Amino acid sequence: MLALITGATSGIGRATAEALAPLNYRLILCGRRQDRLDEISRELSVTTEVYTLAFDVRDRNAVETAIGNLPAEWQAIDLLVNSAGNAHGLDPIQNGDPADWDLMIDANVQGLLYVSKAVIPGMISRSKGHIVNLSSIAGKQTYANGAVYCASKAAVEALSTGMRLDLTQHGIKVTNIAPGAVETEFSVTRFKGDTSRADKVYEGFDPLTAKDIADTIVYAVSAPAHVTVADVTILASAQAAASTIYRK
Ligand code: 8X3
Repeated sequence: MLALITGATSGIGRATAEALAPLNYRLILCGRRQDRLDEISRELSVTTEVYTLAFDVRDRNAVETAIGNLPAEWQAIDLLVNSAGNAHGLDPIQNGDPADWDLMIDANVQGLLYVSKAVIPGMISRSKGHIVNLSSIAGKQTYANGAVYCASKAAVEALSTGMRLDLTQHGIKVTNIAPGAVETEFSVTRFKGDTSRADKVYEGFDPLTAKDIADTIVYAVSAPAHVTVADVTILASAQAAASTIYRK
């Protein structure tokens, strides 16, 4: 089996790569920074074959060039994990920075589309494939100060449903994963490197880990051929809804 994972150098993408490596998946790891790709490639090459692609999902030409020029033995992608994504800022809409909006919409929506567009034709030609899209509880429940991030993830929800409608007839499964609070670099990025503000997001309860989400992805991709795990919402036990976390 061959998997292509975006956002593979950190967080859920990296944990997914680590979880799939021992399960007989060869891995195409995608990220923006070659040095980080090299590091994770060194780690996982002990377990499986790894190929790395450095590009920014927001750059349509770079996406098409990178995926379009894969060597023949790396072209038959069985599994695409669209994990690249981010949050920038947590502000009332009237204070939001349009540059932050662009970063979120360009990566979370456009980037997911560009990568999917590059991979789907091969899956259709083989009548086989599985796409896992990383959405969020934020795509199902909008919270204050998160309008644009939540909108970007609501778009992912719609794209997962739309992809499933269009691709099921071609033998392609689509899984939408909607995590709640997962402790990764997510909040450090959202708060532009302010680690003390980021730490507060996960204070007073046990947040999900990237591995928890990777385990869910493994469950979805390991389901029998006749089963599609279509949509999974996964929350920390202390989280009741997008904006309701019970802290000690
Ligand atoms: C990440 C979860 O609740 O911080 O998508 O938006 S949340």
